[in-house]
Amino acid sequence: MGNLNFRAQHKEEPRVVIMGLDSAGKTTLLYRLKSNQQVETYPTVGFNVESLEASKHGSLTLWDIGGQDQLRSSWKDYLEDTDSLLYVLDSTDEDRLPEATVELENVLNNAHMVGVPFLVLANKQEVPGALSLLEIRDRMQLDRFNDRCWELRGCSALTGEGLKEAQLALERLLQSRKQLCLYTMQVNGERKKS
Ligand SMILES: Nc1nc2c(ncn2[C@@H]2O[C@H](COP(=O)(O)OP(=O)(O)O)[C@@H](O)[C@H]2O)c(=O)[nH]1
Ligand SMILES: [Mg+2]
Repeated sequence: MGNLNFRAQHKEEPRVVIMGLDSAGKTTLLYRLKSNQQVETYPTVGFNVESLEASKHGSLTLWDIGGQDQLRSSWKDYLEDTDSLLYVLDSTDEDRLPEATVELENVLNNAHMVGVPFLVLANKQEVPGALSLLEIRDRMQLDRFNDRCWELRGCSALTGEGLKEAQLALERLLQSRKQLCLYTMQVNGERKKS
């Protein structure tokens, strides 16, 4: 019931859905963004929702959706009316990168995701041996999404590193939704050339 109230109170705020495989660090990220604190997390059953102060938009509503296999079928229920997708990866989990890629594709193929910008966050970058952004971009073949607005950033929800930049990227993507993604497509074009 409290969540219905939350939805009513925050109706006008841009809606961001956080997705990714279980244990990617979504809940840790949510509370690090929200309060700059480390929280002890448990596998999320259902979702967590928080309102986050943002520079350009007043506030954002962030929905952190449980990522375990059996919960993924309900992901689509959260995509209606979403303004952006924050897709979190565990950069140390090379074995599950293909699975994470397939799940991202599934989400992006949802009809509600047409024209919705997304940010891929390569989390746990502070761990030695974590996959680099370049490796992730190649292995996930992210360049095939260059007709959409997207960005890839690295971060550590544990140390907070990269989160400010990630939030700015998210705000830029939300803005770009209104401005035909020009900035992002330009950046992606340059990425492709390099
Ligand atoms: N080393 C490291 N561990 C992290 C990071 N972010 C989250 N974790 C850990 O990864 C585990 C899963 O995190 P959680 O936020 O519950 O993942 P979720 O299932 O995606 O919500 C927890 O033990 C976190 O402490 C990070 O940036 N670096
Ligand atoms: Mg969680």
